[in-house]
Parts: sequence; structure tokens; C-alpha cells
Amino acid sequence: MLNIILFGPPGSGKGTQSEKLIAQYGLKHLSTGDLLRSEIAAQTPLGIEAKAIMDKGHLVPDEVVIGMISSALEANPTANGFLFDGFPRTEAQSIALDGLLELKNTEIALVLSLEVSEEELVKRLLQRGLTSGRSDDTNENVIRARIVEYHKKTSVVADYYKKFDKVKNIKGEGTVDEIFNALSEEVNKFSL
Ligand code: B4P
Repeated sequence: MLNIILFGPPGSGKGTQSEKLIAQYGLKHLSTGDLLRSEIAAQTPLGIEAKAIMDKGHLVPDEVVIGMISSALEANPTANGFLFDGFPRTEAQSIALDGLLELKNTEIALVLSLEVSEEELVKRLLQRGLTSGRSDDTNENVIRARIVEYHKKTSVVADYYKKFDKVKNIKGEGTVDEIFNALSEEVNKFSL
């Protein structure tokens, strides 16, 4: 089983590269952003609460996203491995994920960390906001709040996995294919 975290600030290309990585390596894609947006679309109580938080550029409470990931792991007992996209985003989420994987006698093999400058992030997200219908992509103040939240709460996740020597930094600027090749080079060091 191969479990990978795709890590990076909002707009760094996690969603974009996840699509290519799951197609290439047959991993199950678990994106907390996508799971939250499905709840919003279905107008569940969780979705309504999450939308108000996401529209401010803040993180949804740990217990909510940990619960969603726990259910998704349970629902996929035969997966070859998981690609975690946008999760974990806090140290508490990292510790919880390690515990959940331990129950399945497995662990995170690799954390791929995409590095992109702040101005490029803002440019990409505003551009996506023109067509995505995502309310958190249309306002520059909200986008910058998400980046602040990333520096305050999420960048420590890389430090957590660095202690276990699992982090590879990847330049996240260039063409989608160039970045995918750099990511694949790291994944290919692990056999499925
Ligand atoms: P996410 O859905 O995870 O969204 P994201 O970080 O904004 O996007 P992503 O990084 O996947 O986008 P991509 O670069 O692919 O989170 C949304 C919100 O949900 C969070 O703010 C938070 O409120 C909440 N949330 C989610 N997970 C949570 C958790 N674990 N805990 C608490 N809260 C949580 O794409 C960006 C754009 O760049 C696209 O338009 C793409 O086409 C473009 N792009 C990609 N690669 C490019 C390249 N190489 N060159 C040029 N453009 C490129």
C-alpha cells in the first residue's frame, strides 16, 4: 500500500496534480476540499456550517475533517493506497491521520510539497474564480486570508513530517506536465 500526501498552499496545484497522480498510480483520491464542497452542494447541516467558514478563508474544525477522512478510509477497504489532497492541514490532523493509518497497519510513505510564490497563488485563484463558481476564489481578501491561514496553521504540517524524513519539496511553477514529471520521479522511488 502506498499512501502519499500532496501538500502546498491554496492554489499550488494540489487538485490539478492529484488527478494525474491517481490516474498514473491507481491511488484512491481523498480531497477534504472536494468532500466539503459535496456537503455544500447537498446543503447538509455540515455543508451549511462549512460554507460560512470557507467563505471567510478559514479552516473548518479539525474534528469535522478528521471524521470525514475516517469515514472515507472505512469506505475503501481494498484501496491500493491513498492520495491525500488538502489533508492534513494542521498538526492535530496529522497526528489523527497517523493513528487512523496505524489501525490499518500502514503509514504515510511520502509528503510531496509544492512550492509556489504568493503572487502566483493569488493570480491562479483569481483566474479560477472567473469560472469555478467557488465563492472562496472570487475575492482577493479571502484568497489572502487563506494564504495567511496556511502560514499560521498548515505550514507546520511539513515540519511534522520532516521529523520522519518524509518530505520532498517540488517546484510548483512551470507547466502542469513538468511538475507532474518531478512528482512522479519521487513516487517512482517507492514500489506499489
Ligand atoms: P481546497 O479544496 O483544498 O482548495 P485549494 O487549496 O484552494 O486548491 P488546490 O491547491 O487544490 O487548487 P489547485 O492548486 O489545483 O480547500 C478549500 C477550502 O476548504 C480551504 O480554504 C478550507 O476552508 C477548507 N478545507 C479543505 N480541507 C481542509 C482541512 N483539511 N482542514 C480544514 N479546512 C479544510 O488549483 C488552483 C488553480 O491553479 C487552478 O485554476 C489550476 O488550473 C491552476 N493551476 C494548477 N497548476 C498550474 C500550473 N502549473 N500553472 C498555472 N496554473 C496552474
